[in-house]
Amino acid sequence: MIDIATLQTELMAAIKSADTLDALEAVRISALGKQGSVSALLKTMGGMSPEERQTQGPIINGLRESVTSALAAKKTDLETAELNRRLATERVDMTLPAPETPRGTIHPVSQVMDELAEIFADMGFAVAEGPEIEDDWHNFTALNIPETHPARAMHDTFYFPDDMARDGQKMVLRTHTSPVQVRTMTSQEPPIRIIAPGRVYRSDSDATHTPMFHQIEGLVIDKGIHLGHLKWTLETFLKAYFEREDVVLRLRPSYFPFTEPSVEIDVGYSVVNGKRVIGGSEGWMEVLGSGMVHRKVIEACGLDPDVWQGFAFGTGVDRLAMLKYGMDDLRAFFDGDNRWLQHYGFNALDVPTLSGGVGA
Ligand code: 2NL
Repeated sequence: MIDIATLQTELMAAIKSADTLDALEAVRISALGKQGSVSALLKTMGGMSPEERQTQGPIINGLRESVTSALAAKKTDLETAELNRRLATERVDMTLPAPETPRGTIHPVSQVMDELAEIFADMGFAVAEGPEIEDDWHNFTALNIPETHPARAMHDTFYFPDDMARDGQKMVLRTHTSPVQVRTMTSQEPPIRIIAPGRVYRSDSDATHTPMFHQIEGLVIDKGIHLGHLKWTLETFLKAYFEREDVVLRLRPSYFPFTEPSVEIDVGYSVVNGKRVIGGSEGWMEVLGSGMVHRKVIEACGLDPDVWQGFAFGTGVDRLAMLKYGMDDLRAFFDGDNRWLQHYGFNALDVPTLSGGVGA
């Protein structure tokens, strides 16, 4: 029979002299672990007679309780001592330089959209937005693109399944930002001066076409608006955007269902070190489509075309970015490659302003 009093004395001494948490844990296992001395005593109670258990039980349980509480008290002591040691020895060196935080960049598409908003704001244009999932009427019908018109096939539209139709309207991923302008005309009184930048979708994919790309369109609706307003606005915009005074425009007759007459805008370029740069007139590059808003479109939006006239224009934001900042592969815009973004991206704090330089 183990002498309980001796065991108690030994265990208390071991607990007292344990000077690390690891040493204390070893004492705990030796006493209360599966093979521990106190656990072994507890097991003997099963084989005792009721009388024996009545006298030995409280002694053995008392031993377990006193060992358990001594272990807990010592653990707290050791932890406090460890904390005090760290507080006494560890110091925060406030003079150390902070570790460098990786910094992201503004994507060229966002940068160019901000530049465009800044330039057009100076001419009194507000930025308008609308849904990317559109109904057939806003994306096509209101724009004088009827059911049978080849433009609907031409656009290579992403159609939603028929059971997603709303009010009998087929739903599509918008193929241009024109529906934003339609929504503005049907909900606001003229005069209207807006730009609508945003994502658009066409079922198209190769080196120069991605299924999602960015477009900006502009719309002016007022009384007595004519082609002269269109030409001045686009010339002023292109000079500000390319930050050159020698930007030369060429207006070419064209066709869009939503404008009449329709005008393609070419911009002159020069060749510098084998690369085309905007400015001069060594060659011509198509940069914008535009025209006077078709009277059927004005009518479809609930306005009287004999009172209200307007012009509209549209172009690709990704293409505008490539022309100004010299990227040559559109696909890289959407790869999310951090090396490309570090090279072509912009500092978040360099907000474009007309006075500071829109593309500075
Ligand atoms: C292009 C040409 C264009 C428009 C967009 C428009 C919008 C309304 C009414 C009339 Cl609501 N027109 N937008 C007009 C002419 C051309 O875009 O090449 N886009 C990439």
